[in-house]
Amino acid sequence: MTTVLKLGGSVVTEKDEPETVADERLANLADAIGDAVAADGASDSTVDDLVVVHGGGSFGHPNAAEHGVSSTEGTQDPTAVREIAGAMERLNDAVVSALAGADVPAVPVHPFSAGHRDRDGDLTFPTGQIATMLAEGFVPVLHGDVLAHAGAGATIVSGDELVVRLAGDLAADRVGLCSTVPGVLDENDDVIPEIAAYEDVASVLGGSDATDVTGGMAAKVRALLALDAPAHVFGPDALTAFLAGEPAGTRIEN
Ligand code: IP8
Repeated sequence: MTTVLKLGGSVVTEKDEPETVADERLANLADAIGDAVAADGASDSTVDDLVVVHGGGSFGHPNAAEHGVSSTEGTQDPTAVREIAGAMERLNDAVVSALAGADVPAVPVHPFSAGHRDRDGDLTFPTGQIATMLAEGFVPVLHGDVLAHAGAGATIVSGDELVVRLAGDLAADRVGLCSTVPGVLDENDDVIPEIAAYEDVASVLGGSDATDVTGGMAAKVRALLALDAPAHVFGPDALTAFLAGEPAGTRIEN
């Protein structure tokens, strides 16, 4: 059973404090993952192969904004690339260390060194190294990053884009997005238990086809609906349930 789990940047960092890890939240998440990994082999285990991806939160995004870099706007300034990549490596180091502290066999994977975009912005991201890490018992930990982009210098790849790519290429069985909200919320801020088609939630999330430049929930739901695997959006409190294969937050499956 292959699981791809995204830990949102706002969950693992203090979003409003520059480069500040949310140590306690991260330790709690790491413990939940550690417990699930330790249960590996048990008949109810759902996480024998786990890939973790985390976002930036208060790391990376400020550097990207300072240099005017986004998923579409590139930079050719090596200082900008070093600053963004460096910030994300520091956060990755904190996430990997927290997971290691919870006995998760976590290892770092820095997307800047692994993938790139072509002139059309299409992502090339080989996953053979990830599959091999999984087969050898490691838990690869990736992150949103800066990426070389043909004709544009370097642009940003979000953790969400990597999650979708990894889930497809690794034929993941389950995808989880651990976010600050307990699920996809309706107009009354109640969690929508299940989404099977975008039209079902278009009135709440916005029906236009305009690109969701903020990387908000509409873009996430669209991308997750396109996957073969069921995806769940949930808050930190539901991570243990998700890892145990139980209902968690909003289930998104076409
Ligand atoms: O927080 C972006 O990753 P995200 C990381 O998943 C950056 O959007 C800005 C380098």
